[in-house]
Amino acid sequence: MKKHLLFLGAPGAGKGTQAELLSQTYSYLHLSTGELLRKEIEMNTILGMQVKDIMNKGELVSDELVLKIVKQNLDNNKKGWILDGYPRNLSQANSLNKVLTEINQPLEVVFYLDIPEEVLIKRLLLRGRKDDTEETIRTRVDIYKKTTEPLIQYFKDLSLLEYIDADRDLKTISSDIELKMA
Ligand code: B4P
Repeated sequence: MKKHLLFLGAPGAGKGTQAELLSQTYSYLHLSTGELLRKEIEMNTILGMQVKDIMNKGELVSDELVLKIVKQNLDNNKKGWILDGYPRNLSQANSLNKVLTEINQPLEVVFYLDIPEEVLIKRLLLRGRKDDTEETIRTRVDIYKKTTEPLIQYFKDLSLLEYIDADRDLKTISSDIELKMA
């Protein structure tokens, strides 16, 4: 059974949803950089204040800040982990690689959740989080296409990529993922 997983996909593809389900089933650590950053904002920490405007515009937070959060959390992990929303660009992918080599916990599989753009826009508008306005969603999708999408080829070249059709119901998707984890 694979223990070190990563979810890749557009905003609203369901990375958080699937990572949460799997982390409950296997008691793995679910590390969502988006969720951790939102918590910092809620708690009004210095970090939260630094990232609030950036996130509300749908832009990416700096690589150093995100790396700091990831490092802190992975260091304390024992059972297994699921990265959700990180890395989001090539520089973050290279930093992650370094951290995982340092802690001797290599990535074993990357699930790429594939979804048509019209479906994700509908999903996010329905969810209605602060950064789910039409304008912000467009920015997030544009940034995704420019900076995150190249990671699909990056992980394919490392023979880590598993393709998942994410335009299906939750259960069907998670059964598919579990089969590919075995
Ligand atoms: P994230 O928190 O990563 O989240 P997300 O884009 O909303 O996507 P996700 O794919 O997790 O969607 P979800 O499961 O919730 O990013 C938010 C922001 O944080 C970024 O814009 C950026 O500013 C910042 N950030 C995060 N990581 C960063 C990094 N590494 N570097 C820099 N900045 C970073 O699903 C969406 C909706 O669809 C939900 O309502 C869900 O219920 C629904 N849904 C899910 N699966 C479904 C299905 N199969 N069928 C129907 N509905 C479904």
